[in-house]
Amino acid sequence: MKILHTSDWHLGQSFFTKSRKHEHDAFLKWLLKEVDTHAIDAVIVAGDVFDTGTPPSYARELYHAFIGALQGRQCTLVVLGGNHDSVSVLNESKSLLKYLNSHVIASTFGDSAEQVIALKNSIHEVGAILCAVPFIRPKDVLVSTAGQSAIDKRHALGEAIKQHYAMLYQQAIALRNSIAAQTQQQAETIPIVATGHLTALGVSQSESVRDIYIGTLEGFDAGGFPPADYIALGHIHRPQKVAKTEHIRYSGSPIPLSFDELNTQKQVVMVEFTSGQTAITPISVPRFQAMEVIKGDLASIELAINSSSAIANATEFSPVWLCIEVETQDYLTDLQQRIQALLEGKNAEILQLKRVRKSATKSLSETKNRQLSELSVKEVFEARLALEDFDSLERDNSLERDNSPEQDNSPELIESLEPDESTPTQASSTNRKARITHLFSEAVERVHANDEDNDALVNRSKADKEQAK
Ligand SMILES: [Mn+2]
Repeated sequence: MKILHTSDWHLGQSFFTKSRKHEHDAFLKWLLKEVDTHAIDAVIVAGDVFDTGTPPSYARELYHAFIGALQGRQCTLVVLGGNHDSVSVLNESKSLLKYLNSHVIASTFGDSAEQVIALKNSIHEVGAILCAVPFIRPKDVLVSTAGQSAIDKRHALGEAIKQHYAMLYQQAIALRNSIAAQTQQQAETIPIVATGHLTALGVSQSESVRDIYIGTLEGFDAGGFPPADYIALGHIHRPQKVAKTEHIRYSGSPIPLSFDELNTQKQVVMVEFTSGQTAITPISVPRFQAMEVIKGDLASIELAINSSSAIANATEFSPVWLCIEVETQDYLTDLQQRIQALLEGKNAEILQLKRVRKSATKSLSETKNRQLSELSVKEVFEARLALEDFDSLERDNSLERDNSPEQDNSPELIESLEPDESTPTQASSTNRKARITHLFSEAVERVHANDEDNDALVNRSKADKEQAK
């Protein structure tokens, strides 16, 4: 039984306004060849198939074309939802794709039996049982209780994720036993594989990884995973093992989604199970678009540009994409033009130009010169928050409260913004900042979930209430 583990395709990504269409197209064609070469029985995409909840048509076309091309190859496809994926977009073609040997698990919400999949090998025997776990949204596994502290919530979420894995793992064992009984095999010879789209503790991220606001959970303890034979993870774009264990891995993204991902070799992971043995082989993904980061002062940048083999080998139709980091003492207003002049007549395009001051205030100026497109939503919000004068805001608010007790804010917001002390202090404004930041994170999480998800939630809570009656 051979499985190919990949994740974080981010189809439809717009990279400094550049489309990744031809790279994704080339990657999917390459992937099909690998499926043939290695006689792969199942391809697992561990989340973030698409870059956004509203992928452009060409991205959906690539996805559908890939599934079409897999037909006749005796290879099962399992697509898991990631934090970038819209649950409803993935679900819209799910019922059709199941007739094409493709399983789509967009969220944990729904029938859990659907999330335990018997994967078949080329001779139609069950070769592995998959616990298909997508990105877990807190609202799908948690019922929030009033009066819970941030620590309580984090703990509850960690526990809920762990329980979800444990539940699916038990179902997988049960399915394995019944299959083994029918086929007179030893149950233990059928491996169990699990997936996930989350940050497992102790991993290094890259710039293009959007923080997952799973409530306040920053990372999931790898000790919470069930004792599966292999755990195929997504979300982190650099390929890596988790907690030094061979069988818990991030395959990483197949194409570099940010310039800082250039220094790691992109890969997909082939996992082969043969009579109780697991062989894990990373397969390097070729680079389909020349990209380079060039750093230094103006003189060394000029030298690097002139000696770059990537630039020398590039063509007019497929220029090298460059990130240039200029170290400079002084503020040059014509920096852009100077760099542009160095590239005159060369097949290279600057996608990102960074200015780095070589001085003690380096980190400060780096922050100052960052582009809006480089910042996460949270960073923009925090920068804006830093401009607020909370002490005077606090005074204004308390005056306003005295004058008009009925505000049209949501009750939750009023409660959370209410200062603990009646007189504003430094501590209360710091608290207030922390609470606003927390509320903001929650709001972002809510925005990421779409309307259909909310409908599902409403329906479920209705059903829960019915049941309680
Ligand atoms: Mn991702």
